[in-house]
Amino acid sequence: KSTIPHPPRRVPLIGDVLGMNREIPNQNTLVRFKELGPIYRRTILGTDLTFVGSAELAAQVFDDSKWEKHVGRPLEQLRPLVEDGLFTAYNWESNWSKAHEVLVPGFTKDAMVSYHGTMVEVIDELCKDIESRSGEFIPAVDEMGKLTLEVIGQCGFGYSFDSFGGSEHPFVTAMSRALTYAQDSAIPLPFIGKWLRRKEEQQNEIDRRLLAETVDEVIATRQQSGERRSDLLDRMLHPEAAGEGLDAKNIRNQVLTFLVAGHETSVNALGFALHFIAQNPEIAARMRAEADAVIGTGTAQYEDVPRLRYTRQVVNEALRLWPTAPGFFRAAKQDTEVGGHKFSAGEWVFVLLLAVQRDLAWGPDADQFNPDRFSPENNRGRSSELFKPFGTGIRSCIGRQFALHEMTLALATLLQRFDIAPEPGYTLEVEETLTLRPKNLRLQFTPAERR
Ligand code: MNH
Repeated sequence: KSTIPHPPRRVPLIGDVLGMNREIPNQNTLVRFKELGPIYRRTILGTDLTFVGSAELAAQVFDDSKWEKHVGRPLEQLRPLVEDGLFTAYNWESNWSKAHEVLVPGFTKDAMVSYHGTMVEVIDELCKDIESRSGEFIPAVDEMGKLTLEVIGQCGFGYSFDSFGGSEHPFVTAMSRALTYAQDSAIPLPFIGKWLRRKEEQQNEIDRRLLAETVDEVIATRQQSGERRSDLLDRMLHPEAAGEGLDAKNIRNQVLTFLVAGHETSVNALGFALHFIAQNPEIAARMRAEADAVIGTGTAQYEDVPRLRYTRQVVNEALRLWPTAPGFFRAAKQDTEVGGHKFSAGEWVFVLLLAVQRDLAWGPDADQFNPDRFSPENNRGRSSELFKPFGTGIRSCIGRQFALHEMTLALATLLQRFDIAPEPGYTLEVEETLTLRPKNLRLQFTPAERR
């Protein structure tokens, strides 16, 4: 019998189904740790779900000699959509290593330098779009979604979704519904629940078709033009090592993977950062002063971005307090232990970053927003497991530098150009669709008064 703590079973047989909060499972889990300690287990219809929520225990499952990435249920639910794309590939699938090798060069420093100009242009378009609605309270996450979709579309695939000016691209709606579906259907339900889910299943079919058609169009646009560029799509269509190319189906899976992974997490992280900036004028003032000092009045250069230190601290702190990928799965490669509890090879846990990154090792104010935590002096000697918003090990985020560059540059530019005000009385509520995002966040942007 397992020694791992377990919440009280409410109904025998179906176990903990009623104890899972389908709307906000991750925030629910965060609260459970306070009652049950840093590791606990639920059993749903015979399936064990084990949650890890402290830095000490997380450090144990981040040990790559004993643990590895696990494609957990929510990721499995995405497999019909993206199959063996990088994010959802099983460790043993040869397409993972093939694609990893082809795509890693798309995220080197040289590659980042080549994307920088496009990022600047898209951010400029974003600013014009925002300026045209100056003084209104605009849905901030939707607005940032235009930015992140355009940036990954244009930098990765030379494809524009024409996001600005028009209404939300149907791809975005379909994608966010598909992610919600993946999260919801990851929680097993007895028969009656499956029946109730029929409608969502039908909608999911429609969404999947739209997503697939969009991807085909992205690829066809490039193939028809015959154009060569140094972007992700070019690397997949024209691999350097002859014979080691990806097949057409896998390329489609990668394109969709990047459109989803490159968009959803970054946009939500920008949303959280903007929320805290709007709520804390002194933070906004420091960011603006930094942007003025580093970028000045001209166009931001690539080298400016690493010098936007404080802005980067704000980005880090937003990702710490509200990691938009709220956690990830790790499976034991051999028989081992976590916190003295035994695990057999193949057994897995879900590491809830949302809890680990608020570990009291950060100090008694761990659940407060404070970018100074990431200042060079406070940062010295911090153990790495306290901050893992991009995952860990060989299967960690390939787009990390891309996301950090994009977010830091976007926030600095927005602060140079706008005063950002919150909606009076807004309090942060966080919704979950596989990723975490600020709910109903509406912000007012007015052109900044220049001294
Ligand atoms: Mn990203 C993997 C978080 C931005 C493309 N990403 C991961 C993982 C986390 C993560 C966590 C590991 C998941 C796991 O262990 O199961 N990613 C983020 C966050 C942001 C982000 C918090 C932004 C903020 N990611 C991006 C961007 C791209 C991208 C931008 C693409 C341009 N991420 C990926 C891909 C993987 C991944 C691809 C899968 C890598 C692999 O397994 O080889």
